[in-house]
Parts: sequence; structure tokens; C-alpha cells
Amino acid sequence: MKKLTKLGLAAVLVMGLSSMAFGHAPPGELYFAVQFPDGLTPTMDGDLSDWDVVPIDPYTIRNDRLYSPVADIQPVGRGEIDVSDINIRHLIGWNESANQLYFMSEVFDNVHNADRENPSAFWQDDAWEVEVNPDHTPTEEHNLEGEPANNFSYKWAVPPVEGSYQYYRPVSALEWLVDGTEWVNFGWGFDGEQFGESTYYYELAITPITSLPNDASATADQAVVFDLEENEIIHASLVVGDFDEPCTECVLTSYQGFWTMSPEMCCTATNDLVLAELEPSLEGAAPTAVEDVSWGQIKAAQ
Ligand SMILES: [Ca+2]
Ligand SMILES: [Ca+2]
Ligand SMILES: [Ca+2]
Ligand SMILES: [Ca+2]
Ligand SMILES: [Zn+2]
Repeated sequence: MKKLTKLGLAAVLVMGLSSMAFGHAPPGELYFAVQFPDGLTPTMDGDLSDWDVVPIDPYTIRNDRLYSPVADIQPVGRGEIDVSDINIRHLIGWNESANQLYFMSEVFDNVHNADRENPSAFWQDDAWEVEVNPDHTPTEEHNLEGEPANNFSYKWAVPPVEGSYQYYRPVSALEWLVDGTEWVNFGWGFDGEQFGESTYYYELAITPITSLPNDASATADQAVVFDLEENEIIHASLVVGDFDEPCTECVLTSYQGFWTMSPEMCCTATNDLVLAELEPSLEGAAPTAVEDVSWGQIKAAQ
């Protein structure tokens, strides 16, 4: 009886703690996705200049908000990044008419490592990982066994190795959920040395999925699309994995760094992200279709 009581208490404590600390993490902290008006949505081409219209606050996510959740990799506190090792800037956006979420990251890195022998082993190279849980479920209910998937992971490692650069989870083999479709659009670029000191640029657009059968036979028709609405809170988290040295038998400690928006370990979305209202500075900033037409006519008339 005593044992049972203890076990019961332990279970309550674990559940209580996990819903407080890990259901929505970091708790009580909001992140903001900028609302792009029609005509100003970014193009997924690895050129981040189309994000320059976004006000710095409250949208920009810099090193000071990032965690190193695995002490074996780097036992440092939040924001304690050595900017000569890695320097990160994230932005997230959304658009009502396209019903798409947009993500971008600028990552300065002293060494860009992309030398995996197994093309699918993105976790052995510098990688960019985007976690999305549109219906805002607490972590402990993400992708439960026997249930439809509700947390979706879009992972990337570039440049491609033997054509491989995109790694979708929880189901890796869906031929329709790939780059260049209505579901996923990815772009990347870099300045500096491709495999040395460089700044890499990542851009991703997705159509958010609320739920999808969690197996390889899932079809696009079975995807329940999430309808993005102003002021709604969803979960999204961005992860940057940093390798600076080659490894063949890679282990956790082979990572140079592992930088997350969530204080939890990878690979799930826990940050509370507000789909922001349209900024006054962006309102009316977009060229209208009428102007496009008349500009076209002017050019044609010349
Ligand atoms: Ca762009
Ligand atoms: Ca580095
Ligand atoms: Ca590697
Ligand atoms: Ca690196
Ligand atoms: Zn939450």
C-alpha cells in the first residue's frame, strides 16, 4: 500500500511537472510570427532580403533566447553562445490567403560540415530542423503510438549529398510531402566558404498539417490542413545542429553545438507562437495586382 502510494505520488509529480515545464516551453514566453500581407510573402530561394521588411521587435529570435539542452554537448546556460563558433538569427512568418507558415534562419558558423557518407544521416552534419505542432498540443501528447501524427518535423542538411537534403518526420517516405510542392518549399544559400567559415541561409514555407495518419501509406487527401488565423497560438521550434569536425561513428558528443528554441531536447515543437496581426508598417506596403498590370502595360507600350 505504501509502495503504491509512493508510486502514485511519483506519477502525479512527473505528470504535473511535465505539463507545467514541458507541455508548452519555455512556459509563459511568447514568440511572434509576422503576418506577411499578400504580395509581400517571401520567396523560398535562400536570399533572405525579402524578410528585411519585418520589424526587429518582437519578431527576431537571436542567440539570447536559445538553449543548449544537452549538457554532454555544451553545458551552458540560455544564450551563452560563443559567436565565433555559431551565431544564429531566426524569423517566422505567416500569410492568411496562402495559409502558409514561413521560417528563415541566418547561421554564421566557423566550419560548415557536410561530409556524411550515408546521405540520409543528416544528424552527422550541420543541420536545420523546423518543428511544427499547429494544434498546440502539449509535448507529452505529440505523435502518440497508434494515433495520427500531430507534430511534424522538416529537417534539412545542405549542400545535398547524392541528392539528399530533406528529411521529414515522423514518416520519412511520403513522396507527396516533399520540397517543391504545395506542402513544402525550401531554399538555401550561403556566403563565405561552402565547407569552411560561412553564413548559411535557410528558408522554408509549409502548409500546416493538423493531423495525418502516422504511417508510410498516408496520402495527401488524408492530411487535415490547419487553418491559420490571426492571434492564434500554435507550437513551433527551430533547431540548429552544429558539427565542426568530421566523424564516422558519430555520437552525441561529436556535436560541437545543438541550439534550440525549446529548452527540451529535440525533436518536437513546444514554443508558443502567436500568429501576429498585420503590422501598420506592412499594411499597404505590398504592390497591388492593379499596379502590376499597369506596370506591365507601361512596359509593353514602350
Ligand atoms: Ca527569399
Ligand atoms: Ca561551429
Ligand atoms: Ca559530418
Ligand atoms: Ca559547423
Ligand atoms: Zn503551448
